[in-house]
Amino acid sequence: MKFQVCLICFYLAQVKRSYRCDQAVSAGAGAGLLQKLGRVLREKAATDLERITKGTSKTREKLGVVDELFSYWTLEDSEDTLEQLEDLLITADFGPKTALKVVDAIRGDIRSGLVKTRNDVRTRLKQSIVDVLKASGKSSDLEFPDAKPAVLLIVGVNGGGKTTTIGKLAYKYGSEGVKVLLVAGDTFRAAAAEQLAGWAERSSAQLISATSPKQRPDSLMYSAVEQAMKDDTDLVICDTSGRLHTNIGLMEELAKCKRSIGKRMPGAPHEVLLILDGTTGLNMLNQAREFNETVQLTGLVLTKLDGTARGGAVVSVVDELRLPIKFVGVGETVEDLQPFQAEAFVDALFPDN
Ligand SMILES: Nc1nc2c(ncn2[C@@H]2O[C@H](COP(=O)(O)OP(=O)(O)OP(=O)(O)O)[C@@H](O)[C@H]2O)c(=O)[nH]1
Ligand SMILES: [Mg+2]
Repeated sequence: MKFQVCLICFYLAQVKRSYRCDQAVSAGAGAGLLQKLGRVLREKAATDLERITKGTSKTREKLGVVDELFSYWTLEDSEDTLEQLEDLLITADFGPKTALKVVDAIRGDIRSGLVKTRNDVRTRLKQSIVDVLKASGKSSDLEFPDAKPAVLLIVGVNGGGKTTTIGKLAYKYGSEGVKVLLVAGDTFRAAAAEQLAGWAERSSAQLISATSPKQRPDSLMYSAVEQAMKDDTDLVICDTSGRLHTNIGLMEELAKCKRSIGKRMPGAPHEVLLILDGTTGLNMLNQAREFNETVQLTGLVLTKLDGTARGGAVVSVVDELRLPIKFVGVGETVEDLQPFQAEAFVDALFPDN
């Protein structure tokens, strides 16, 4: 419910913005338009929530037995239940360290008398996961410094949704009046620049691509930042080729891209976002460790939450690396990107019946 309210507020803010811009709409016609848009947006918010709920079904299936486990809950046998809960969390991709931490928080509250009933333990479990998801203490918004342009570097393994997420970000910020330049830094895959050009067109962003097949991505990114500094661009978003986190040569190339951006503009890139495919299990923890080691991530984007995602693993990533999840992808169109809401995510994993 809270999530729906947040989404409605988010979309209403967009409606207000477009309403202010549209001077041609008369007051009477505007009120009608707002009513109609309000209804459309409420319907969209409900659909987005449904998609997250549907998308986390794989984890929820595994966690379904948690309620069954709690139905036998007694304070006297709580230690047995907690041990079984720990096992269930591990099978739902939470990873042993995170599962232990979540269960330990409940154990502590049982000892201090704060958790007594079945309902208490369920509520405490959800809160304990929300606490982990928020533990980085960092904002889930993109943190744009005063620097102009702000530069984002988008990284991740093959097919995770990097280019699609870039298209969605360009659309989101472009429709807020931000001047965006997309950098076709995936110079490896033949069709990658074309794919990004499609997103640039859909989001009315500028695009810069390699001038020759020999141009390296680090040199392209250097030129892109230079161009952006000259032509008053607000936001530069650099795409990169998908790469296996275990490929040392390709990971070094990524570090080079980052250094090259910083050479042209000290302090940049201002955000380095790792795109994680929500349908990957605990392997995403290994990916996140390696990318973080190489390019010092500032945040995560969890994609494909409209598919059959496995939500448990991302809790481990956040727990170990203390990185905030900034956005979630819930589809393939420009509008299918949402700010991450920890409570809504945990509600989707443990729905109240
Ligand atoms: N359902 C769904 N599909 C998504 C989402 N994000 C991306 N995709 C799809 O995932 C596939 C891969 O997306 P890309 O954006 O090309 O992924 P990439 O990381 O850029 O891939 P490479 O450049 O090959 O490494 C495409 O078919 C996208 O439409 C999402 O949030 N939901
Ligand atoms: Mg791509």
